[in-house]
Amino acid sequence: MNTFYITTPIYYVNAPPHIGHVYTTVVADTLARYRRMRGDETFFLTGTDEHGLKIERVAAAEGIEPIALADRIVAAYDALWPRIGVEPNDRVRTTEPRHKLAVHEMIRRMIAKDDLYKGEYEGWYNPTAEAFVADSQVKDGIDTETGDAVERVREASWFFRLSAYQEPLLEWYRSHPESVQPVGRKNEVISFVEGGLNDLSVSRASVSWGVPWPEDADHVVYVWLDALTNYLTALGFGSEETALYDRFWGGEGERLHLVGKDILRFHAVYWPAFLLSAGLPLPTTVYAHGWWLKDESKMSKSVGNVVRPDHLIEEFGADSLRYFLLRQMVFGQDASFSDEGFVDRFNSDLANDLGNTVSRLVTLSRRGFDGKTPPPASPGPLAELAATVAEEYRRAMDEFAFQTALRSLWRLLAETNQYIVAGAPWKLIKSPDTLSQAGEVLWNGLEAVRVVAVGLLPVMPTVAAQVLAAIGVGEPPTSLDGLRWGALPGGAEMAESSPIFPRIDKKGYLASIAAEAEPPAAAEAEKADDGSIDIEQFMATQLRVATVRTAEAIPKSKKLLKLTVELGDEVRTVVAGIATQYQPEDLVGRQVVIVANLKPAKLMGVRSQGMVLAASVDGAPILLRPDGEVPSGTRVR
Ligand code: ME8
Repeated sequence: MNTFYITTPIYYVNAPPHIGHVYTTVVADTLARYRRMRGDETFFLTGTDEHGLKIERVAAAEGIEPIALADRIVAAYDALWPRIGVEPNDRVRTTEPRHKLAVHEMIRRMIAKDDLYKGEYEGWYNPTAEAFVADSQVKDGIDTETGDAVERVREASWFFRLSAYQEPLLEWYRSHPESVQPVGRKNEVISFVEGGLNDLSVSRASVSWGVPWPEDADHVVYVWLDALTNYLTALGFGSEETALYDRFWGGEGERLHLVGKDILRFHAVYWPAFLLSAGLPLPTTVYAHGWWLKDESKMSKSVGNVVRPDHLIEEFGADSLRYFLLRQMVFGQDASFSDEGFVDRFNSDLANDLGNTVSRLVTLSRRGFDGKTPPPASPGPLAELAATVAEEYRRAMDEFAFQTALRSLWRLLAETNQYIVAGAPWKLIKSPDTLSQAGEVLWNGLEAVRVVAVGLLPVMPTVAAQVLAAIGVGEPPTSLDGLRWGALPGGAEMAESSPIFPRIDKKGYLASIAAEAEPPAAAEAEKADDGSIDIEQFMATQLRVATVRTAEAIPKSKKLLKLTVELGDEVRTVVAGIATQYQPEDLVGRQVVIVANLKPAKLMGVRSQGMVLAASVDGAPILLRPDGEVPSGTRVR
C-alpha cells in the first residue's frame, strides 16, 4: 500500500489563526481525505511553532511567560480544527519533550558529519520572518524581500556548512522534477541556490526561548532548525518508538510538505540540506501555494488585515468556507478574499446549483415514490458525462488542481439541472401512466448528484454526507469506487429535506458586516441628550415580516420555541421566548415581525438568526403581526 505523509507548516503562536492558516490546513485535510479514499495509508500532521525571538517578544509585551502565550494560541488552534472539519493524525508542539529529542538527534548527526562549527555571526536579523538577512537584501533598515524591519546582530554562533550542499541540492532539483512545485517557484529556488550559498547560523546566543543547544548552554537552536525538525518529531524520530518514522519517512512512500510561498526557501533549501547532512531521506515534494490577499496586500498578522474564520464558520458553516477556499484560489497562485465574493459564490454554487438541485430531486422523488428513491433505471445521457467528470476529478485532485476538480463536478450538476428541466418530472409524476418515466429521470438525476457528492466528500465532509443521506445513501462510501455510476439504491427512504444552503440576503449581510466593522462611535456622539435617535440610526435595524413555517419546543426550555421562518426566498431559524404564551401548532403559517440583521446567537444550543418582536405585557410576550397578509420578507419601517 502506498503511504502518504502530508504536513502543513507549524504555525507561530504569536496570534490566533486567520484564513491563511486555515487555507493550508484545509487543503492538507482535503488531500488526506482524498488519498484515504484513493486507498493510500495516510498520515496528516499539523502543529505549532512556539520558540524564538518573535514569540519571546510578544509574550514579554503582554507581560506573560512565552509558554502561557503558546498555550493560549494552541488552545485557539485546537478549538478551531474540529469546528472546520480538520482531522489531523497528530498536532506537534515544538515545546514538547519529544521534539527536543528529535532536534538533538538532528544536531548529533550534523556534528558526526562535521557540518557544524562555532564562529561569530555579524549581520542582519529579521525577527518577523526569523531569518538572517544578507547585507545586499537590506536597505534603510528594511528587509527588501519582505518589507520587515531588521536588526543588527553580533554574537557567537554555531554555523551549518550550507555552502557544502549547493551542488547536492542542485542535483536533487534536477533529478527529481517533482521535488519543488509549482515549477515557476522551483526555478526561483534554483536561481537562488545557483547564486551561491553561505554557511548558515543555526544557534542564537541572545535568545533564551528555544531548544537548548546540546552541551552549549549559552545557545538555543535557531528557530528554523528547531521548527523544520517537527516533521520528523511527530513520527518518533530521535525516540525509541520509530515505527511511524520507518513507515512514513524512512520508506518508499510520498512525503509532501505544503507551505505558503513565504517560507519556501526554508523548506526547499535549508530543510533538504539539513536532511542530507543528517543522512536522511528528503521530502518527495515541497509545494508552495500562493497568498490570500485582502485589500491588495498579503493577509498577515503583522499587517493586521486578516480575516478570521470564526465569523464565517458561524454564519455559513464550515464546509461552505472549505468549499470557497478551494474553489476560489488556483492552487499555487494568489487570490483575493472579499465578503462579496464569498456571498456570491455561496449563493450561486451552493444555494443554487447544489442545494436547489438536491431539494428539487428529493421533493419530487418523495412525492412520486412514496417518500422513497425511484427504482433503479437504465443509464441515461448523464451516465457518460459522470464517468468523464469522475476521471477529470481524479486527475485534477492528483495534481492538486482543486479548482478544476470542483469545476468539473459543477459541470455535472449543471447538466443534471438541464436534464431535469428537459425531462420535466414534475409533470410526469402526476399520472400513473408516466410515473415510471418520471422515475427514470429522477433516478438518473439523483445518481448524478450522488457522484457529485462522493467527489465532494474530501472537500465538504459534513455537507456531502448530508446530501448523500438526503438522497437515500445511508453510509458515505469510503473509496473512490463510489464515483462509479449506478450505486444509488432504489426504494430507499428519503427523509424530508430542509434546505442545506439557505440563500444569503447579500445586501443585508454586507450591510450587517459593514455596521460591525464601523464601531458606532460616531452615532454615539450624535445621540441627543433625551436619548432620541435619528432616522439613520433607526434604519440600521432591519425589521422584516416573516412567515412561520415550522415551530417546535426546545427540549428542557420552558420559555423558548424554535421557529423556521421564511423571509422572501430565504429560510432562517429563530429562537423566540414565547413558549409561555403560544403553542407551536398555533404559530405555523402566521406572520411575525423580526429583527433581521441581529448578530446570530446560540440559545439552548440552537443558533438563532434574528429576533421575533413582541410587546411585553407584564413580562408576557404578545406577538406583533401585520394588519393584513404581506409578502414574507417585506421590510417594516
Ligand atoms: O511561517 N495566504 O508560521 P506562520 C495564504 N512558523 N497562506 C497563508 C497566509 C496568507 N495570507 N498567511 C499565512 C511560519 N499563511 C513558521 C512555519 S514550518 C516548519 C514553520 C499560511 O504562523 C501559509 O501556509 O507565519 C504560510 O506558509 C503559513 O501560514 C505561515 O504561518
